[in-house]
Amino acid sequence: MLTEILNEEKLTAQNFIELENEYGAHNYRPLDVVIERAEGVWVYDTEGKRYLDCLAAYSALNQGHCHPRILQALVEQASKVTLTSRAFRNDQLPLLYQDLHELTGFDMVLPMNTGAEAVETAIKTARKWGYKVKGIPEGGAEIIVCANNFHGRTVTIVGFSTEAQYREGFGPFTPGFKVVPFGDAHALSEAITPNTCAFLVEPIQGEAGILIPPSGYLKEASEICRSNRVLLMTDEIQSGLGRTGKLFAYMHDGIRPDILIVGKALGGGFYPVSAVLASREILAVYRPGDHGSTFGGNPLACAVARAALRVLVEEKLTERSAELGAYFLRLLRTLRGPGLKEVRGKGLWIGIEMHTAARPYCEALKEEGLLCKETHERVIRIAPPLIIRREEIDWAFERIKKVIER
Ligand code: PXG
Repeated sequence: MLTEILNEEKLTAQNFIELENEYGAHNYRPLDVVIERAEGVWVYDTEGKRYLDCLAAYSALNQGHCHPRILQALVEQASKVTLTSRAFRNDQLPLLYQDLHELTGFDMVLPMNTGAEAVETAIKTARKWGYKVKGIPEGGAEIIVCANNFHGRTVTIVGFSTEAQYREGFGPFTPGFKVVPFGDAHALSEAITPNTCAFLVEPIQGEAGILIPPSGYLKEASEICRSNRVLLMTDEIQSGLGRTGKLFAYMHDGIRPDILIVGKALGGGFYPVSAVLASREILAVYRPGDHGSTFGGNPLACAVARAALRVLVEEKLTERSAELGAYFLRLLRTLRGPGLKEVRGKGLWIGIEMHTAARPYCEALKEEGLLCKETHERVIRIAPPLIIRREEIDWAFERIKKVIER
């Protein structure tokens, strides 16, 4: 039957779904929409039906799909040089470092590819800093993390997840992590020992269901870290680069982490680019050969990331996120429906929590032409590209209202 499919001239959506189910590991349960092309906030399936993308690849598409300026940078760089490895230098990496420095104020950058790699890099950095600078006895470094965290899928990272499914069958895990409740600064302070080198936290927990901590939490956590010589590491892979209405979510609290982890939208939706940013004192723990990546810092990635940052700044996407996010949230808070529990969010990052499973709502929204994804069972996540226009928000709202109030 599959050979028949492969011989067909024009494959149907059902053909693509069958092929994927037959030959791919079933580690996802995607909505059955087969996307063929996309532009801005809109995606088109193989039958030509149009959908508004309200997920934006978990915030990797803050600049929208196939942004022409990022595309141009990609194509231009792809025809020059794409990969050198870090054995040699290239003329794009220093410029990305400079752009990141100017945008964020952090002294130095360590480039990686995926988010999980950047989190691993932050963990390695904190541990090495703990031994070399803080003087923690070798092998004793502890890192504190939060319950319901999501930092990626490597063995070390899932090892400190509190989600049973993410861990099940993947042990043994890396030791040296302590879990405290999210949003509880007192618990953080109680968990610190002389061996604690870092506290790793998402300023808003995305995968946990867009959980916003009590106001002042991050500020308090930051003070606790400072007074105990513990590095504050914020994972802004999903919350950063404009998503919450500030360039980084930590900025809502008037603090500054010691280590900042970025990814997703840094690649403008074209290419995996991630980075760890920190002070000179912290990143100075590295000596040649300590850590690295074949693809991290490659010239294609750097050219794309530079264009992605330029678009973010020049199109004022952070400001748009603040303004349009507040507008969208105001509309969504007028919703009434027996299934609706709570609407919460910051910037264009909104969670609609239901009393029952969110999946059927996402399926119904898909039929209305809106692509959303449930998170944590009962939360519908609304996180469109930050280039979305007010009329498109109105369009989306009409459909969400219809489905929620049905
Ligand atoms: N930190 C945070 C806060 C994230 O949201 C990661 C780290 C890991 O990034 P990478 O690039 O390694 O996936 C994320 C990723 C998925 C999926 O399908 C990933 C995320 C959210 C939802 C689904 O793997 N976030």
